[in-house]
Amino acid sequence: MLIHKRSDFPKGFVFGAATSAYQIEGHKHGGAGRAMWDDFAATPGNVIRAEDGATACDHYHHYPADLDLLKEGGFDAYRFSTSWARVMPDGRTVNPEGLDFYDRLTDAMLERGLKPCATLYHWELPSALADRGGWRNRDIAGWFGDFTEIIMGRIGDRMHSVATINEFWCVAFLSHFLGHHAPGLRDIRATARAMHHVLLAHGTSIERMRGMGLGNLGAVFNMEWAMPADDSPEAVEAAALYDDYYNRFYISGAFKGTYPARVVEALGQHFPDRWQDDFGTISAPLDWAGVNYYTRSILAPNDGPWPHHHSVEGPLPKTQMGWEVYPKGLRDFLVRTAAEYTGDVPLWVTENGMANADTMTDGVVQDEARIDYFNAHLGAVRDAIAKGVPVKGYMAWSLLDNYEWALGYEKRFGMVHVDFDTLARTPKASWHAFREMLGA
Ligand code: IFM
Repeated sequence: MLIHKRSDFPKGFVFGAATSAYQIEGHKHGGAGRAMWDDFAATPGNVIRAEDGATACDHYHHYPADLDLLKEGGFDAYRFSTSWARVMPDGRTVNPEGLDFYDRLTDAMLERGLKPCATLYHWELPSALADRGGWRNRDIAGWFGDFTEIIMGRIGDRMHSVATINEFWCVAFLSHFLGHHAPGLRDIRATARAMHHVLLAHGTSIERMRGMGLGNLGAVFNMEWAMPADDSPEAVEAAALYDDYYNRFYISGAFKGTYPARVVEALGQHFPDRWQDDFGTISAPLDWAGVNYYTRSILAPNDGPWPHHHSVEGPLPKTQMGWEVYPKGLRDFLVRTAAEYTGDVPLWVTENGMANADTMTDGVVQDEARIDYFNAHLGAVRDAIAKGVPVKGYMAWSLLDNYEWALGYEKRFGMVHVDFDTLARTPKASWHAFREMLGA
């Protein structure tokens, strides 16, 4: 069971669960266009068994029952994302069926008393825009602004909150430098441009939404606590560099209008011309910031080319992803983010959870490890609040087992088990634990 009580958190603290469009909806339905993840998955070697999001959890048809699970679980909010390729199949032309879907989804949330918390972009870039250079092309800021206006013109009036981008580091670095996510590039210049353009697109989207009179606008930053493998100055520097390009770069751009010096030193030559002129847009004021937190990384130096370090395996218990369970990092990030970047601006934990090798026995999934993980991390949130950090909500990742990107359907993050053959949903022990805690 969860050891916390709702009353252990401040009055009005919001508990929710998060998902994303491509990971659950079923992209073959409703006139959605081809997304870069369809292309990435169809390229042998990128995704386990070349699995894609064509069917996923078929949330497109099962959304009423899925929202019932949130309501019955006692959750207050649902963090969902809007697929750009569903709303604008070629990135520029509107698909009315796509807008209708998010309209129905929004009303269905409200009917159940759930706060709709939208994320505009959770990685399904239309292939037609990827063809035009995707995140490497500066024009993406305007394209994203247009998408923002189209989708928020339809559902913006009913949103509790809106985030622009989910996990800037993944959009830029994981996908253009490490090549692990679509579009699968390994190119330092493409990376630098994507890093800057994703922030420019974020700022443009915020400006467009302000122009529409929308409020409670934010963005979602993923963070991984960086620790040196030993006390040597080289290892300390390796961890600091990782911290800069992973954790600090995007939130620093958005909240301070600057980039960390170490990153500019290495990547500045690859940034677009006059990149400094964009900070007026990039650092448009935000109403809240989201922190996605899962684990830490331990860094050791090497003598290779930039970023001249590598991660080493740590001693702590690991999740099915091989990620160490390190709850203190969540507390420390919340404290540091408020102290150094966001001040009094409300913070949300917009994702936190674990993949587990769940098994079903007699229709029951006893995911005690996940309950332990939630207990420890909710404790970290309480610790941060006790230190005065204005944390306003916590979103568990994820409501459903889903498409874990390059790892296909193998890694189960859900509080609800999904049978990917029958699409049957079975709440796990962790869902029941939340239900008990939230007093549904
Ligand atoms: O599944 C992802 C999600 O799309 C973004 N944040 C991390 C999760 C787990 O890897």
